[in-house]
Amino acid sequence: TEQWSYSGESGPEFWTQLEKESDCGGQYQSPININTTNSELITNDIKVSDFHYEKATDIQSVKNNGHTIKYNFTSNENTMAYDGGKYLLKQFHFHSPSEHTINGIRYPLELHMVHYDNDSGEYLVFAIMAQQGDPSKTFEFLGQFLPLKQGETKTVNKSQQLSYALNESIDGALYNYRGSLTTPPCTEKVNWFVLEKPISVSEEQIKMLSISMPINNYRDIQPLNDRKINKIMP
Ligand code: BO1
Ligand code: ZN
Repeated sequence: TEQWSYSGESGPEFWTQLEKESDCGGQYQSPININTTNSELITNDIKVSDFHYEKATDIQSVKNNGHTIKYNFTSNENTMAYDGGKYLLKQFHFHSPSEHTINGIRYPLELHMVHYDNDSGEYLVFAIMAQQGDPSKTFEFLGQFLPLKQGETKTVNKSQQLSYALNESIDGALYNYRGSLTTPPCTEKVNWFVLEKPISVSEEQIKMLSISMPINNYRDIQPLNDRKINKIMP
């Protein structure tokens, strides 16, 4: 098991000492603050609405792994095509409060949809912010398996159309930058896509997720250094 945490003697300051292969002390780390006025508009032909899943996804199980609540998939059917790569949806999980901030604003919840391209070894992670408001249908489905104790796994074996969660946000802009996994080994092979428009989730739904995760399971904002943030229009 991974010997790291969000505070104390195995907290973020010590992540660089955990593994030989760790990038945690690197120059291109995540999360970052996204300054929407400093981002560059990209005028190529990528649109937010290009990102979608073809069909409903079979979610196999959900686990409280002591760091987050993570939903896993059985099939390798959920792919997202992007820039010549074929990204497989591997899992999604949550951070509370959010890891990325947008113009300094930290949201109560951030959802990470983690994709991986076997050919290039590159990750593509979608970050979707949630804010308190009307209940979400997607979260109603996800919440029925919660709460979970640390280490506990529940079988899901149900199909869910995950594009619905994205659909709520696709009329906002998308911010793209090159960064890392936000937990050890902090691998600097992540193409991040952060949706500007948060999805709406009820207070109860936020609580249901938050009580199953360690408090404050987020990493501090990392320096941008010489990186650029691209803005993709809806
Ligand atoms: S995150 O989205 O940046 N918070 C993040 C952090 C850690 C991982 C993924 C996303 N870990 C990796 C593991 C791999 C595994 C992959 C997909 O998740 O290091 O071993 O294959 O589940
Ligand atoms: Zn994450």
